[in-house]
Amino acid sequence: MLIFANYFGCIMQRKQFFEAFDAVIQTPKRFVVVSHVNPDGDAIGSSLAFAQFLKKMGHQAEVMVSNDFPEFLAWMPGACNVHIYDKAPEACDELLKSAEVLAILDFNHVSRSGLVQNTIKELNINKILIDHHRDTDFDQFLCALSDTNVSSTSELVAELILHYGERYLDESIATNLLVGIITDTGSFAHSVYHPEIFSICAKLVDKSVSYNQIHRLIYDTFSEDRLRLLGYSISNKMEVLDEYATAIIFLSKEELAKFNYQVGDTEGVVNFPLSMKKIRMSVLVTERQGVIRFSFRSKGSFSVHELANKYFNGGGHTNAAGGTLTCSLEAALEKLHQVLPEYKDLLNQMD
Ligand SMILES: [Mn+2]
Repeated sequence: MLIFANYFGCIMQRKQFFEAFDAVIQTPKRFVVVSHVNPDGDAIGSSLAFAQFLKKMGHQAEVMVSNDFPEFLAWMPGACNVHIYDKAPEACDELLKSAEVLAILDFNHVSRSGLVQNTIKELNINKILIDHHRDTDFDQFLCALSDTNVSSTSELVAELILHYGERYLDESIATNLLVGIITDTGSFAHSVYHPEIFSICAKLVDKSVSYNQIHRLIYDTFSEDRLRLLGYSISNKMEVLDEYATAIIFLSKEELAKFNYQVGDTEGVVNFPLSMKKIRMSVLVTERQGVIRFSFRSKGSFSVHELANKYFNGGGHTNAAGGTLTCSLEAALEKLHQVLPEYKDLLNQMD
């Protein structure tokens, strides 16, 4: 019954969103679509697809992110047109100031827009939100579709486009949306909350470049350094804490440099420890410029969002979250070890 109640709630929310969105797009407008800092496949995929859809509907639409996306996403249709704020701040500010509607995709805390946030805060502009994270700190939207029970923002954008009809899907849009869904679900290994995702994906696969090709373009793209960094991380830098059903991988900036680290090279490393039956939570701790970055993954109902939010200035989803601390790598690991006892019972309840 609970599932039915939730699902019914979602339908209501969608109906209102579709109506409000439909009102927004009645007259041609200049949209800027912004996604989160350190953009991933879903950030870029959902934003590009949404902008491409808006253009089909007769609007102007540009995609903007704070910093560059990993090389393995560079092939995505339209990726070369994404505005990267830290490469051209003045031009990006100009674009933002001339926009009529700001579309916020795949994040909902203004700070997650990175460098774009300063301009966003100053702008008095109409906003729309499409996102699958919890708790927004933006104030007003023309319309907002926020649902934590879907795999990805790309899934929500697919739903929106399909609401207008399959004729609005084309190869670029379908391919971009599949990249977002595949990457946010780890190739459908997690974050699959309802069967409709497969009906949506069937329609996307029908219109996209081949599914096998998309998968290969996303995953079979490692440099030798990246694969060796993965091997080193698991074999030399993984601490397994049986007591807490937890594994921690930690990498200093010297170690990253030794493997000629490129943006995205640690992507997915955090997932490997979960392949051990006994592990319920996996944490990747990496030292970046002046900051320690945490990436959390879990199995079942254990919420890494809760832990990341309470202790590591972050959050995300039940099974995937991130966080940051401004301290040394040693201090960051100490903090992590300190908070584990609080979660000992939950971590040992495998469901
Ligand atoms: Mn996402």
